[in-house]
Amino acid sequence: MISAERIPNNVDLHLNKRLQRALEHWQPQYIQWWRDMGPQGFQDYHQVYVRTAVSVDPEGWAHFEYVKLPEYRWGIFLADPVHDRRIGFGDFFGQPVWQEVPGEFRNQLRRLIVTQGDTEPASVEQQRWLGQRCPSLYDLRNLFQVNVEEGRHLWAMVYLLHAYFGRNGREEAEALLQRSSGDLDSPRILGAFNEETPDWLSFYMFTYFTDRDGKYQLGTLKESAFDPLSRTCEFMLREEAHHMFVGTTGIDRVVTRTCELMHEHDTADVAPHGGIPLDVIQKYVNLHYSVSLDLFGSERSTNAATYFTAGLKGRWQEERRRDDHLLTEDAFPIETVRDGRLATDEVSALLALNLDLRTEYVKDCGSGPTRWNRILAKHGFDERLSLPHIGFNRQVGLFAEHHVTPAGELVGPDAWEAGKDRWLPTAADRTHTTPAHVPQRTRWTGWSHTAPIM
Ligand code: BYC
Repeated sequence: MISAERIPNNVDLHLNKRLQRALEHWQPQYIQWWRDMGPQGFQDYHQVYVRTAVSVDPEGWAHFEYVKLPEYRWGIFLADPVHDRRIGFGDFFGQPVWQEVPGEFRNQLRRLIVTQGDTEPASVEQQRWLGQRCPSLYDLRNLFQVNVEEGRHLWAMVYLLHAYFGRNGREEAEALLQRSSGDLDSPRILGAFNEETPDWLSFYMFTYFTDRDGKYQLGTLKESAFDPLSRTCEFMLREEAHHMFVGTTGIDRVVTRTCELMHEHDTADVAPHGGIPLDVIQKYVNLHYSVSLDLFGSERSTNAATYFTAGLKGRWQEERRRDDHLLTEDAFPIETVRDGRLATDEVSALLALNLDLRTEYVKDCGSGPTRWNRILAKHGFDERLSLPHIGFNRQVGLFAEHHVTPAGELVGPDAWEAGKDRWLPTAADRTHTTPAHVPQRTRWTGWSHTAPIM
């Protein structure tokens, strides 16, 4: 029997027998998945000190305890309701928000929730070997904190699927545990979540760049007219900040060490001295930024327009936007490739909503290089880290068919092939960052546009 002690919650789980039964059925599958796919080598023999949310108030949220990881208490929390909350955009602007799912938007809402939910276990799977070669106990604890919170975010989406989507929702909740990051037959839905996170620099980059996509996507789902989704995302966002902190400060430490070694040995080639050369760090930035940009979908998207018009997914900080929140008349500039050159077009603002969100994200991503460059400057070096052009190494959207260098030059396939190893991490680069005993898996090569999720 599920108790509030076992699954801390503020959704009165004990009052809803049907929901309880559904979760009781799902929970053992989740624990099995966690044992199989969660942190390897840290399941039963260690007491881990982690934050466990037991309520949404500041005290309950920052509650810490020692647990064996599979016994972590994954709770279900929705932020407190906002009195008389109204829909802030789209066709239903100004109407009261929904406490149930309107029949006509059931499929689209389910799709959004499943896509969000799919990323959470994926990241745990991607990071499952990192504990075995962590740089410090501090890093190990951060890793597990991130992992259990991603697990809780999965619980958050599974709660919505079970509570509001009936049998289809239950089936989707099971499928969330069946797909697997990088699996050739049943990959995770979004590309970046099938990439490997084989080393700690990748982990810091992932938490800096990919978790930041999480912040922005959750920020738009928080605007949703479907109030339970909005309240869930609001609470999830609180946990996201620490994940990005882990990334930002992790890269700070790597850059600092590289600078120290460059001074000590008077060379940029710090690899023989146990450091990661700056050009390799730059390649990691290039890779993780570009795969994270793909997570925003196409710059021109009818899906995004439909989500907005229907009130399912808003814009970042919708209430601060000084327009009509309908966008039927507005236009948005869009960078594209025309006649073999980079060019700027204009599209309807409704179609450009993924781009609108990505633009906010790109602005935010800039803060990392700024602070890492400060470290370089403080150590007296002229080299600088930077974000590559948005068209670089893209698999989704308007640049997917083209080759663009980090500097933003459109090039042909030959120049791309010739330059690729200077721009993206190579197997040789990874020998500096990944110990030899890391298990290798067959590489995932496809994009999951056709993933049978709906
Ligand atoms: N990979 O109109 P389009 C997080 C598909 S991260 C593969 O361009 P749309 C976290 C798309 O599904 C946040 N397929 O894009 C971070 C569509 O398929 P159909 C995750 C892709 O639909 C770290 C087709 O291409 N949350 O929380 O407007 C650790 C055309 O779609 C990709 C969300 O993403 C891709 N990258 O937008 C842990 C929020 N991109 O219709 C967690 C929910 C697109 O042809 N998701 N496709 O079958 C969404 O809002 C939207 O699904 C997307 C895509 C923004 C992802």
